[in-house]
Amino acid sequence: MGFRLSPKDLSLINILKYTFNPISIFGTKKKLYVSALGITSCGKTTLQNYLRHENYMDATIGSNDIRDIVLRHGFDIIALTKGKDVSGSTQATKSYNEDEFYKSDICYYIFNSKNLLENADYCDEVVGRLNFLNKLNVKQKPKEKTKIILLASHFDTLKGTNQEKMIIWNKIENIANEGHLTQPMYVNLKNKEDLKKIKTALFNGI
Ligand SMILES: Nc1nc2c(ncn2[C@@H]2O[C@H](COP(=O)(O)OP(=O)(O)OP(=O)(O)O)[C@@H](O)[C@H]2O)c(=O)[nH]1
Ligand SMILES: [Mg+2]
Repeated sequence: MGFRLSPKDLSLINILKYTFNPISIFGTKKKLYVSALGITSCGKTTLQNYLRHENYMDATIGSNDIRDIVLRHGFDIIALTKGKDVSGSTQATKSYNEDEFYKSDICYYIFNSKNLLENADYCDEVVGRLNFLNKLNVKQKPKEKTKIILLASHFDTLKGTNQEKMIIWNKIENIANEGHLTQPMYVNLKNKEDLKKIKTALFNGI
């Protein structure tokens, strides 16, 4: 697996960590810009806090800077570059989402499972925003496309059945298929095991 080193993104400290880390000669090394996008309160900050070892509390106003960090899984290493945790408000979405998406190697697109099932307006907004992101990808060359990973958060607030998963998927399937996206991970972002699964999937998917 290739390793792209761009001085823009890697701080000296991380370069040193890479160069002198004996583990890194065995496993894969990858540098990624990872964003989390989605409607207010879907769980973007909760996910970024976990991945970045940050501790932002409360709803995000505008955006927060998030640190670069080196993640390890077995012999594999992923360096998440510095980024922004953006608010899901309409205003912030207009200001930041396009830019964040173009910068991203991986974009977690998160939505609240329960709201999607029970609130038609919420569902329309989720589908609309996903459609917008998919369309941005269409303009990109294959190698420059952003990989979208769907996360159905707050799944713990439902019964957790396969039928619910199917109904959720049916609601976004058409748009997801256009972008060749796979089914969401159905998760509780407040649960450590689910967060670990997301991290493992990140390593397995690159
Ligand atoms: N039960 C449950 N609560 C969650 C889940 N994900 C996030 N939360 C909670 O939902 C609330 C909103 O989460 P945030 O991570 O702040 O949401 P956000 O997407 O960053 O919201 P904005 O910054 O306002 O756009 C917090 O109280 C989280 O603890 C989940 O999967 N299940
Ligand atoms: Mg937030």
